[in-house]
Amino acid sequence: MYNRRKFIKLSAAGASLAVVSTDLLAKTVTAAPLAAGLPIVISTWGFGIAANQEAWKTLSKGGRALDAVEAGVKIPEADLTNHTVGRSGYPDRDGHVTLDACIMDEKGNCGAVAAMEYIAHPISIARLVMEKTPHVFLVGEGATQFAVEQGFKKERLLLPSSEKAWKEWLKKAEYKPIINIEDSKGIPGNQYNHDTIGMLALDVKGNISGACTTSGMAFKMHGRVGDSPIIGAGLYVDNEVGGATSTGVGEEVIRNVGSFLVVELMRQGYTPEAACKEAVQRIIKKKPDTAKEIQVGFLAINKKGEYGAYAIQKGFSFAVCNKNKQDLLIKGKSFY
Ligand code: SD4
Repeated sequence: MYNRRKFIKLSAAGASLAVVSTDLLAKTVTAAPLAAGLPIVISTWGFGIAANQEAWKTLSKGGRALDAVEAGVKIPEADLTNHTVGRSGYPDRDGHVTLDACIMDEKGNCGAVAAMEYIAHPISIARLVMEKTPHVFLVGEGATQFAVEQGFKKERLLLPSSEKAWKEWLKKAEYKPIINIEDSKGIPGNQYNHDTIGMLALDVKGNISGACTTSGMAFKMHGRVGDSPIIGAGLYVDNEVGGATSTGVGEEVIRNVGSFLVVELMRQGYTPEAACKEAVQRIIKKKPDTAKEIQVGFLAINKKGEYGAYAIQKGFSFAVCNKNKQDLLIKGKSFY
């Protein structure tokens, strides 16, 4: 588990990134290469390390980026200690666990589900929406119904620990996100602040795919959907340019069509980090007072395998996995 490992911060010569090794046994820490070579997979937050390692199994065998990202993000979706993604996610304020996810491949195909209940792996349903229906997006009961038709089992996703946290929250019923509390405690999310896994991979052929999955903001209004399942907001990939994904307060990402913006900026020649920075600055410029109190982070990769990130607040990290290093955790730069 990444939360038990030691974090070592280095300044990366030549690369404007702080690099963090999470391996206690590592004697040396490799600075992040700007172009790491292919294949490569990157994802948001510390729990991205285990997810990347799973994706790597597919990528290292020459497999397709799409298969890699689906397999990768299923790791936090299945993790019962993670209350922010998939099974055991914290519920909405009415006690429903509702999940959001989307996936996009190198051909521009995409699929998404939102506000879906009772199905533990929303990313796989998003992929099936993409591959087996003429549609892009299924929500609520329709998404659950489709999942059941595809052979998925309906199950109770509200686990006792999440139910306890919800009942605790109900006593005050006050929603106050605490910025980055997940990483400060080494836990990828608590009842007041959620993480999302957004993952981007380039396979040996240089094809890109991305996946994004979350249980959304804890104790959100019933029916609330954030940026994570929205193509262009929580995730966007374009095989000519690269890809981007986001984490944080989804409403601000949707308002600025964040991931699409990052990819289009890279198309204009911005580096991944500069594109993420510009997207963050748009959010800050439009709502300077709100921005002081919230976190939004973008993560991006271009077709050369160069990656970068930028967040509103300190504390955002992302995981990188390539042939040189399987457990790299990097601190993204931030505005504040
Ligand atoms: C949402 N963006 O539902 C997600 C939550 C998240 O860190 O990423 N939190 O708005």
